[in-house]
Amino acid sequence: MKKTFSSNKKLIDWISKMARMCQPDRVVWIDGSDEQKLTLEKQSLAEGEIMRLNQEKLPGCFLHRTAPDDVARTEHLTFICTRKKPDAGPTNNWMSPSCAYNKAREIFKGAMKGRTMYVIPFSMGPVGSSFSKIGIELTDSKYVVLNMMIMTRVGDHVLKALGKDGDFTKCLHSKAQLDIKKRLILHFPEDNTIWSVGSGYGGNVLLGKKCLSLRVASFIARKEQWLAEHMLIMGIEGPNGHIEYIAAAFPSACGKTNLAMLIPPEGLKAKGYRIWTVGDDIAWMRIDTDGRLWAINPETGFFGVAPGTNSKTNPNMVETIRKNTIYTNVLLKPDGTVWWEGADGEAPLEGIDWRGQPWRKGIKDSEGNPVKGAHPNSRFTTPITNCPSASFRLDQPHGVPISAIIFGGKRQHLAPLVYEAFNWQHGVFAGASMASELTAAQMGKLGQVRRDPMAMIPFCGYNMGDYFRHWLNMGKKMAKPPKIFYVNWFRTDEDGKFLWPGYGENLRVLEWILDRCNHKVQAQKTPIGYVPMRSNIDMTGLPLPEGVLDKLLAIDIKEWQKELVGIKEFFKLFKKGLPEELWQEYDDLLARLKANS
Ligand code: TSX
Ligand code: MN
Repeated sequence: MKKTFSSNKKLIDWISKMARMCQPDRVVWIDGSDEQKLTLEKQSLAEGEIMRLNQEKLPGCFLHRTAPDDVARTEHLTFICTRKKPDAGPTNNWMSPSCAYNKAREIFKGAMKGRTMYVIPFSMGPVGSSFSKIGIELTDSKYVVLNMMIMTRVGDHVLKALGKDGDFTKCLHSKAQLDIKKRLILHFPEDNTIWSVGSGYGGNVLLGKKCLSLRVASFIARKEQWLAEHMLIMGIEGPNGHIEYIAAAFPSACGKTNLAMLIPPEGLKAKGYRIWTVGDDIAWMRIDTDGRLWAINPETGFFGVAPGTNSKTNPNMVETIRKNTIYTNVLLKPDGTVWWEGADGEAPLEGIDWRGQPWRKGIKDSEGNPVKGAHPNSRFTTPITNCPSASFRLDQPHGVPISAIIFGGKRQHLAPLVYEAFNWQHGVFAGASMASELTAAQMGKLGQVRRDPMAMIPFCGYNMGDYFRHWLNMGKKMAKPPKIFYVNWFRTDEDGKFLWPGYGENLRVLEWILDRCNHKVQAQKTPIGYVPMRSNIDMTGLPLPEGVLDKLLAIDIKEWQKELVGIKEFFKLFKKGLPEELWQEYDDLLARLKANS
C-alpha cells in the first residue's frame, strides 16, 4: 500500500510513540481511496473478519461477528479521566489520568505484534468547516477502518486540512486479546485523548462516534461555547416549500432513528409535508451572528440497531441498508442475506446465528427460552447518502438553523403527548429531568424509571452539573433561541395499550411544534407547560376514538407531584454543583402543581 506522509510533527511523534508501545509489524496510513478500501475488504475476507453477503440482493454488503461477550458498550469499563475527580461529576466513572494511562499501557504493550497498525485521519463534520474536529485513530482492526470509512470523512484530504501544526484528537484502539477483564474505554478530555482497548464492539471502538463526538466534544464545547448533543437533526418541509429544522434527544429504545427519517402520513403528505434527514444520533450546534442556533451532524453514516427495523417501523432505513452496508451480529440466511427479530416477512426456517452457530426457527435453549437469531444489539453501518430522505445540506459547512429542540422519553402515564416549555430555562429543567421507563426488552425492572438528562447520561464528558449550567448560559447568549418541547409517544390506556399510533403520525405533533415556533397557534397553559388545543393538531386521515386525544394531553397533577420526588432525588446527586436556576424551576413547578391541586 502506498505511504502517506504528514508534515505534522505532533502527529508523527505521537504515532511513533504509540507504535513503540503497541509494536505492530507495520504501520499503514488510510488514504480514503476506493482502491485501498478494496484491498482492506479482500484482506478482511481472507482473514475471516468479514463475510461477503449475497451480492445480487445486498451489493457491497458484509457480515461481521464480534466475540459473544463483546456485543455492546461497556459503561462500567468506560471512564472520564480528569485530573480532579469532581470534574467528572457524580454520573461518570472516574479514574485519575496517571492510573488510567498506567493500567492501559500494560494492556497496549506489544498488543499489535503480528498485526498492522492503521492510521485513520478522520474529520467529524465537513472537512474544513469551522464546526468540524479532526481525529486520528490508530487501530489494529480492519473492521474499525471499514466502519470509520462509512461513519466519518476519512483520508488524505483530512491530513491536508490538519496541516503542519493543526490539533487533533489522539484516538488509540487495540483489540488486544478481546479479553473483557482487560477492556478499558478511557477518555482524557484534558489531553484531547481517547484510549480504547480489549473490545471490538462499534460503540467502544469507532472512536469518532460516542467517545469523540459526544464525550470529548462535550468537554471542548463547554470551553468553546457550543453544544455537542446526543440528538437527531431533521428538516421538515412544509406546505409553503420552506424547510425548518429540529433537533431531538431521546433515551435509547424510543425510536430516535425512526423519527429522523419518518414518512409523512397521507393526510399531511397531501399538504406538501416532506422529511429531510440530517442525522440520527449526534448534533453539534453553534450560535451564529444571526442569534440563532445552527447544527451539523458530524457523522456520515448510521450505526443503527437492526432488530425491529422493518418496512412498517422505518421504510427509509430498509431502503438505506440494501447496499454498501456492514452488518454486525445478525442472522445469516442460507441465501446469503440477513435477518433479525422484527425484520420484514416470516422468520427463516434456518440460518447461522450471531454467534456463528446453526439456528432453526423456534429453537429453545436449555432453559426453554427462544434462541435469538440476531443479537438484540445487532447493528448495521450504512452511509447516510443511501437514505432516500437524506438532506441535501449534509455537507453544508454552516449546518442548518434549529427552530425547535425536542426532548422525550418513554412514559406510560406521566408525560402528555407534547408540551412546550415556558422559556429556555424551563426547557433546560425539562431536559435535565428527562427519564424513560424500562421495557421488557431491557435489563432491570419493568416499568422502572431511569433518569437520563438530555439523553446524555452515558455520554457527557464532564460534570453534568456544569453541563446544565452551560446549557443555561447558551440560552442567554442567543437572541433567537430555539423553543424547547417535550414529547411522549408512549402513553398507554388502562389496559396498557398505546394511545398514540406513533411513527409517521408523529409528524402531526411536529407540525404543531413548528406552528408554535411560528406563532401560528395559541396554546393552553398548564402547570407543566403549554399543551395544544385539541383543534390545533391536524388529525386529517387519523380517526382516533372519542376522548383519546384528551387522554393524551391530560395532565395528572398527582402523578407530577410524585415525579417531583424522583427529580429531587436525582438533582441532589449533584450537591452544590447543580445550578440554582434548576432548583428554582423545581420550586416553581411544585408551587404551580399545588395551586392546581
Ligand atoms: O420508533 C418508534 N416511534 C417513533 C417513530 C417515528 N417506536 C418504536 C420504539 C422502539 C424503537 C414506537 N413505538 C413509537 C414511535 O412513535 N410508538 C410506539 C408505540 C406503538 C407501538 C405499536 C403501535 C402503536 C404504538 N401499533 C399500532 O398502533 C397498530
Ligand atoms: Mn446514540
